[in-house]
Amino acid sequence: MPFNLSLYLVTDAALCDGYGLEQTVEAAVRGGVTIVQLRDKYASDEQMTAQAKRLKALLAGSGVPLIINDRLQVALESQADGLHVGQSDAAIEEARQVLGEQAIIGLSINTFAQLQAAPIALLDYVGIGPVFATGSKQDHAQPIGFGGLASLVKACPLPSVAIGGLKAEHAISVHRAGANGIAVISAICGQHDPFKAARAFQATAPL
Ligand code: TZP
Ligand code: MG
Repeated sequence: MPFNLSLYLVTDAALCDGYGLEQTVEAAVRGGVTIVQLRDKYASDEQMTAQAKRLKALLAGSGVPLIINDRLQVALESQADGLHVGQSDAAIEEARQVLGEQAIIGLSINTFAQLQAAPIALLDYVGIGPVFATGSKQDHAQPIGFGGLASLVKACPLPSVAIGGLKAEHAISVHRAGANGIAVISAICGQHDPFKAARAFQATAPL
């Protein structure tokens, strides 16, 4: 599936409280989200697979891929479009082997050493961050700012998406740093109106 990193929504079911995860994703996609990652640190594999299947059905025909955070088995069983792994997560070699050539596989990076160590040929994109400190990820790595983002993007041969503490007002700086897109949790998931929250990004940057 072709993918567009422009506005990358990472979900947090707890933040979607009140509005609901599916309603949030549906509204955010109408508002311009181009790719969705299901991320849930607390659900069981079974719960997450069921959630992924619901999101997959919701996104069918939209051209918006569904990526699963961390859990290879969930990605496989839900027939999601790809997998996103962090530095301490599942082996990328295994993920590529199990999910196949067509799968979209992304890796989080925070430093040059991590970029240098990344198996570039097995990856489709990298997530670079956190740009800023954020309450949305426990024990996140040292924030890199837009300067750090720009240096890593420049050194990176793959499409990249910036993440961490980013809001609509930052989209222009992310674009200037050379990233292909902006990834957010709370700027959309935690918002009263996820449709408008997503739309705000379109208004602020030519991503
Ligand atoms: N990885 C690095 S920062 C982050 C993740 C998953 C959380 C981003 O959340 P927010 O609310 O957009 O800062
Ligand atoms: Mg992870």
